[in-house]
Amino acid sequence: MSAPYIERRAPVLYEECVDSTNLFLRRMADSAADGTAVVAASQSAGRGRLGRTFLSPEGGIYLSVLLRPDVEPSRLPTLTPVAAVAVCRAVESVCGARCKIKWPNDVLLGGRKICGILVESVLGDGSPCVIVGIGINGNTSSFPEELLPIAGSIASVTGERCDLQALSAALLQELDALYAVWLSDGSAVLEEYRRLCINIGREVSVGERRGQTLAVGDDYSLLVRWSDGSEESLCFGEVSVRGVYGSK
Ligand code: BT5
Repeated sequence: MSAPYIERRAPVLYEECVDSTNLFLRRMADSAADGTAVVAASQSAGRGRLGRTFLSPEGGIYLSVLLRPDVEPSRLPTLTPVAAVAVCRAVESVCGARCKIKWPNDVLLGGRKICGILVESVLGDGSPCVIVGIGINGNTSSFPEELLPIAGSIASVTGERCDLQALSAALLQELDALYAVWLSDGSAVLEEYRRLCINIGREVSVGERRGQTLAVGDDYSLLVRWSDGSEESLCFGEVSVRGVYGSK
């Protein structure tokens, strides 16, 4: 892969390999301009949510953007659905493939997780910022055994190699555009996110609890009816919803 060619309001840095593009930007957080992006061809310590690992070999796209939105901090987690919708749009425009979203932060193609999203707030000495990290399995050719039931790459699902340079440029463009709209209208991608979300009406388990998903709420929470009849809105970051991989 090589650096994406794109003209935008802030720099795009390109690295062959970093520990994590989110950590890379975090180290620059005091000085980096709003919108600064980094794209890497691989990561040696890619990070998922809750301390999990995101496998990041060559063949994928690992991209983070540092943002300084002047909004209520409670709105920041909703950048996850913004990023998920941006990924779906970019994959469709460059690869012609229609993705789905598994609430809250996985993008699926053909029932396989081809992308994960990690949004992190940074409250350092400087002005607070948020880092939106996106990992896409573009042409990733193999996965360790434990990931085989869930993970896939765009190339393995579509049967065609993916133009990583074009995809990373399209992703930055979609992200920049949706972010600009989100700043003034937090629910701008809500309907599109709902349409793309694969969870609704499905069985889910969260830890030991089992239930059915009913809807995505206006705040992007996931409304669940548990088997005992009680209902609950699940928020980002706290839970892992299991039960939809392999679904088309
Ligand atoms: C995520 O976490 O899926 C968020 C991943 C975010 C990665 C990007 S890459 C750029 C930026 N820099 C970083 O360091 N991170 C961000 P979570 O929902 O917790 O899912 C993690 C789980 O996904 C793991 O425990 C595995 O089961 C599975 N997994 C790991 N690597 C994967 C991969 N490459 N493709 C699909 N699934 C994977």
